[in-house]
Amino acid sequence: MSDMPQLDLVTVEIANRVATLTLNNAAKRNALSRALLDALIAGLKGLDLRDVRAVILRAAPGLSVWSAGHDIKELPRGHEDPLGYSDPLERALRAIRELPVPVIAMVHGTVWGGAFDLVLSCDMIVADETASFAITPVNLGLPYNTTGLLHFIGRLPMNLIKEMFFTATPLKAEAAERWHVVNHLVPSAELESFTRALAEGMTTKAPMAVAVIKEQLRVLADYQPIAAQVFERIQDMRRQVYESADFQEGINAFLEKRKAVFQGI
Ligand code: LCV
Repeated sequence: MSDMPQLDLVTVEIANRVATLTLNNAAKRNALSRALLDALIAGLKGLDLRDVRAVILRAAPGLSVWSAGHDIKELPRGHEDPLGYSDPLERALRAIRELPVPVIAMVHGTVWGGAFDLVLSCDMIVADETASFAITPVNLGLPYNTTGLLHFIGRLPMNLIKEMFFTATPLKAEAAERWHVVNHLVPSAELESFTRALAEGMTTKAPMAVAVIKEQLRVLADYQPIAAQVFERIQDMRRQVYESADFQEGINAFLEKRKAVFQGI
């Protein structure tokens, strides 16, 4: 497999100091494969930040699915942390959170699993009435990672986090606005113009001040002291889950296009 990112999976356009990165794999519902995520990371890291002062992350126009989340076919089949530090999704989340310019997720369509973590890792979310958001590890028997949970804890109320994780039910647009998951909910006809205006409005602000405030907010929000022994206990619990028969069942059920039946083992 070539190391060169397949840049057609993510297109980059720059206008008026705003870079628009578009997820462009409709056939696979923008599933977050290694290839697509490498292209996303390359697109972000390739930006010349002397010219770009804001980023919009979107799906190709007209798709009913913004992203189907982590490419399930690429999840390790047990005996390896499915969301480890070097996982392409985790690298992409860090690339967005560490980019020294604001990143706006513009959402038309449904967002699934790790794509919700991706959207929440953006600095702002603008969505339309077709948007919904679901986090789905319990559909796969997958033990979400601790850093990922911290992203949710820093952003959403605990009772909403628990309902979304324990039911895997999509949160529809109006509820997403009510819970402040999204910054703005606008009619789909206005989604692009509204998001572009928000992005362009930030391009005239002092870029060094924006960059340092974004980095301060990241390190302060991510700071969560945890004792080494507690972290090791959690990792051991997670290992038992990703080595479980239920995790195999979750992935197999998806691949065989059937409903998973979990035995708790
Ligand atoms: C690989 C896919 C995927 C996909 N991977 O179209 O959150 S966590 O912890 O669980 C994390 C690990 C994570 O993000 O896991 C993934 C969570 N994602 C999901 O559970 C969504 C899975 N996908 C779906 O439920 C459906 O595909 C939706 C509702 C998104 C779209 O349904 P639709 O009927 O429009 P298909 O299901 O027919 O999918 C079209 C093609 O995309 C592939 C799918 O296998 C199919 O490929 P083939 O044409 O080769 O059969 N695809 C969809 N999602 N996450 N591949």
